[in-house]
Amino acid sequence: MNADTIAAIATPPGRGAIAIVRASGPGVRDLASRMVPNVRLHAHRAHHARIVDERGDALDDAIAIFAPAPHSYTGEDTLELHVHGSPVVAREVLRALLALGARLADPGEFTRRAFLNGKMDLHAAAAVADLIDAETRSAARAALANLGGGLAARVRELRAEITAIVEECSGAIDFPEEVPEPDRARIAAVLQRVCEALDALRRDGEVGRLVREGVTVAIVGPPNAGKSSLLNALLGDERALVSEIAGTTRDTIEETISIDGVRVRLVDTAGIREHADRLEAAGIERTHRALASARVALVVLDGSRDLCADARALLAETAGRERVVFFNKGDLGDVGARAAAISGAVCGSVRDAETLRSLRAAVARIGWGGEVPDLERPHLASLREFDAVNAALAALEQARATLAGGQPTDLIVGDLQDAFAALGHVSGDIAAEEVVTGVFARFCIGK
Ligand SMILES: Nc1nc2c(ncn2[C@@H]2O[C@H](COP(=O)(O)OP(=O)(O)O)[C@@H](O)[C@H]2O)c(=O)[nH]1
Ligand SMILES: [Mg+2]
Repeated sequence: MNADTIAAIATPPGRGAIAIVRASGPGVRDLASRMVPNVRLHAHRAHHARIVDERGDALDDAIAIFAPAPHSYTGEDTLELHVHGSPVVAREVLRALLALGARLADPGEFTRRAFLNGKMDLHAAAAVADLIDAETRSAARAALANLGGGLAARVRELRAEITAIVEECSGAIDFPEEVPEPDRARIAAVLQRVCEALDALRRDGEVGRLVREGVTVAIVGPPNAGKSSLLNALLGDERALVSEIAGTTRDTIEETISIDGVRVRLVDTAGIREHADRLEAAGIERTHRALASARVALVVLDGSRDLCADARALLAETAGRERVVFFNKGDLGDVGARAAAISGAVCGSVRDAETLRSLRAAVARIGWGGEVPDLERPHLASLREFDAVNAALAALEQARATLAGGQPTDLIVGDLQDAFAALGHVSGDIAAEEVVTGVFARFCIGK
């Protein structure tokens, strides 16, 4: 239990309909009796009340909600004051709470207390931050699926299956006379099931990452192919400078669009060509960096003329990676024949709506396989969780190989213990202090 009482403004700064000031900790009952003196607060009820400061001066006519421990967000006594949405009023209420002995909460400290008091596991706490940070509907839904804490329960089940096997195998080692040799086929079947379950959590986690982080698409091509025109057309805006002078775009320009609910960061780049002056060469250098870090390369070529050497070099350079090839300027002549050599190439013009639709569809297909399933199941979210599951899977695969090789069952115990330990980091049964701190560092004050 925390000895101190924390307080913060929970709503964003600025004017609004209401502002919420909250406090949590053992001193809350006392704070409530001082700041809401005229009303006896019932648990979990919204009371309309006069709020006063530490000297008894009126601050607002507002709504006060008291939630006693442990039936509150933090698991401690909490008080929420819903005041008129003036920054001045909210600040004054906070000031009075501090004057009466509360201290200003650190970022995420309310949720941290919820975690420490067993109201939610670490994975669910991180999902709170993901939900607040979500920029698309699908990202919000994915975060919501993780709020319930179902992941920890699922991983604990898998850990229990692993320990059961460990006990079985160790029993046979310790008491070879009394305990029969474990059933190898059954153990192999259980381990396979556990691996499949972990793999499913990982696959769903990849989808979650996609909807949360989006994908980056680098628009690359020789100068004058129409890259900046394409960025503008996809944005429906005149963001990038377009001109018939080759080498106009010298820096990379980033803009974000949404394709089927997935955030797509478009990076317009300087045209790639062999013979460039120094400034242009610096831009081209940056283009190669953008290309290296993008998930998808959108290669734009001038389809109205024969491919230049730079275009051919770029096609060769990107052949082995995720890419969409676009033959532009189809309005100037038939580009189909030139595009025929590249399978799946899109032909047309940035000035044609149908072409833009095809390009969006091609980016979706190459970037994330077309359709993003709605994530309603708990799934891996942090890199740390991915690492832990990968480590567990590696150990389990090792154990399965040992079994399949006909080796004694006691040889798999070490690997199973490693897998068990790794999964403890996902179920939250093992939580290092710096991991906990990292999770809550992402929060804003008042959450
Ligand atoms: N006719 C035609 N001209 C285009 C098309 N796309 C771009 N352009 C022109 O090609 C020139 C170069 O375009 P820009 O977007 O600056 O090319 P970038 O160097 O690849 O960024 C500009 O004059 C554009 O108006 C197209 O589909 N058809
Ligand atoms: Mg350009």
